[in-house]
Amino acid sequence: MAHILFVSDNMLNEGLGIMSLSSYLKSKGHRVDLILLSEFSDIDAVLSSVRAHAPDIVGFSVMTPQVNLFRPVTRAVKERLGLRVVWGGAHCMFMSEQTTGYPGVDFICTGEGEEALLELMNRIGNGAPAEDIPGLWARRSDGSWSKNPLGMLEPLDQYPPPDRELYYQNHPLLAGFGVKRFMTQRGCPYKCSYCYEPALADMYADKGKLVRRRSVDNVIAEIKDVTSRYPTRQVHFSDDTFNLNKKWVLEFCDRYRRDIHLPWSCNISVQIVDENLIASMKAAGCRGVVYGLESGVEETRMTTLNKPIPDKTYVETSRLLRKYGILYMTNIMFALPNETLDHAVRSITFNHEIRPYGTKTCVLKMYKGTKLAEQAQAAGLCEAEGEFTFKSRDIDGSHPQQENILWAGYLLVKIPGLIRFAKPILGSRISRRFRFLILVQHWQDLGFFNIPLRQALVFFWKSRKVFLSGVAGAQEDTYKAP
Ligand code: B12
Ligand code: SF4
Repeated sequence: MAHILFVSDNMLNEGLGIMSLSSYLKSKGHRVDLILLSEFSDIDAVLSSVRAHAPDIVGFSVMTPQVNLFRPVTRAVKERLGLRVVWGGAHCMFMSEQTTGYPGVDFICTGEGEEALLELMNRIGNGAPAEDIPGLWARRSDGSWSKNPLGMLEPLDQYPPPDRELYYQNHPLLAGFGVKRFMTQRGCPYKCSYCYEPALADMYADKGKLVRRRSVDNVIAEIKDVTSRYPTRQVHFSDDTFNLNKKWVLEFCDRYRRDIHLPWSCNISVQIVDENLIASMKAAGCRGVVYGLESGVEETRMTTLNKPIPDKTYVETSRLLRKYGILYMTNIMFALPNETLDHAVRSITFNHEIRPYGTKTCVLKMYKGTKLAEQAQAAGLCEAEGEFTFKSRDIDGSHPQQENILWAGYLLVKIPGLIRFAKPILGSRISRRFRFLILVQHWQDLGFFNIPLRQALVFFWKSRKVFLSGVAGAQEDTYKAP
């Protein structure tokens, strides 16, 4: 038996990855604990807690925007407590080489983590060396790295459901929060240039089936269990594309309608939708769907974003969703390579045409290792390089205005009458200090996710520091000219 302590940032990032690893490790006899940095006032307090848990190893689950938060903690855990540290998660999958340079990291999980971490824990428990575990890179005593190839992908039903208790036992606010997230599949077959999923497909090319789904029985059993133990008002599926396999979704809807009597929501891809599917989703209680528009300019989607979905498909799917009374939210990105202010305004205008219930706007983060970053670099469309991302070239000097989308976006997408004033609104010199106004975007979530105002306010108040540091730019990359 070995003991791992996961250190995560805050309860807003409630990680299904950590929970999945936890339940698997516990089912094999290991011990798992979790602490959240947001609970401590400074690094000394964090280290005291780590010491008190006395783990054999400390684990971090990392998305790229969390690196700058976790790096100093990792270093302190290593230098001041002398403990081993393992990093995993999306950042380690896509920026493994970069991660080898972080002081204090002993192991890097470069893919799915269940088998790799279990083997590491077994070896730690047995006092055996751990330099040759598939899917795990290990730092040798001379500082060099043993870069082991990825292991095979496994079917998902063989893993126990995520260990929610790991978070909920110490965070009753989270346990009582009305929306519970689930994942029914892993992998995505599409090739959007700004996303990491295509890179994952390349990494796992000869390692088994990447796009895998749990069986309907398995998912329904988990939802029944979770919703019977924790207050739930809405079930949300965080799958990248919930509607990938129509046969599965139809079977699922039938079971959900009979067994679970709660509204639900999910992310969909609009080009694989038909009326029969939407009718079945509605009959099963689907309250809302989210889909990526990303750009309201068809040509930009087709070329820059490699998302070959024509305008008419968005119009038609949206019409069907309205017909069946399913709410739909869109996502749009701004400041894309080659994008002018005119494009940005056209994006907002098209978004109005499809009449979404709500829209989330963001400024593109062009991550290294994505196809978009490669293309933009080759075409000379990157004006600066950061540690993790590239900044796209501002071809018409409009990026400061486009970044104003972060505060003005909600108003522009919400009030069609404002569109003719879009350029002056976006062009106004609003201080970056007002970027916290992006928080008003979350107002839409209340209706969409069926969250009572009182619960939302309590949740927001308790997490206000996290919300505000996120939008104030604390997690931004630092750019230097190439
Ligand atoms: C749900 C989700 C969220 C949720 C919850 C995040 C969370 N902590 O889980 C929320 C809404 C908070 C979120 C936010 C963001 N997200 Co997000 N999110 C996802 C999503 C859709 C699913 C994650 C998930 O639960 N997967 C299922 C679990 C089982 O898989 P997993 O987390 O990868 O974990 C496995 C392995 O990575 C590994 N592993 C994970 N942790 C560890 C730790 C150790 C020690 C080990 C050994 C192994 C290991 O083992 C796990 C089991 O196999 C993914 C896309 C995807 N399909 O995965 C994007 C994704 C992770 N998100 C992404 C991004 C970019 C973001 C945001 C930056 C978006 C934004 N612009 O704001 C923010 C970041 C917020 C922040 N403050 O840091 C990117 C990450 C890219 C990157 N380079 O890091 C992804 C990959 C989407 C994408 N395709 O680009 N996200
Ligand atoms: S559909 Fe979503 S998850 Fe799939 S490649 Fe495109 S952006 Fe990524």
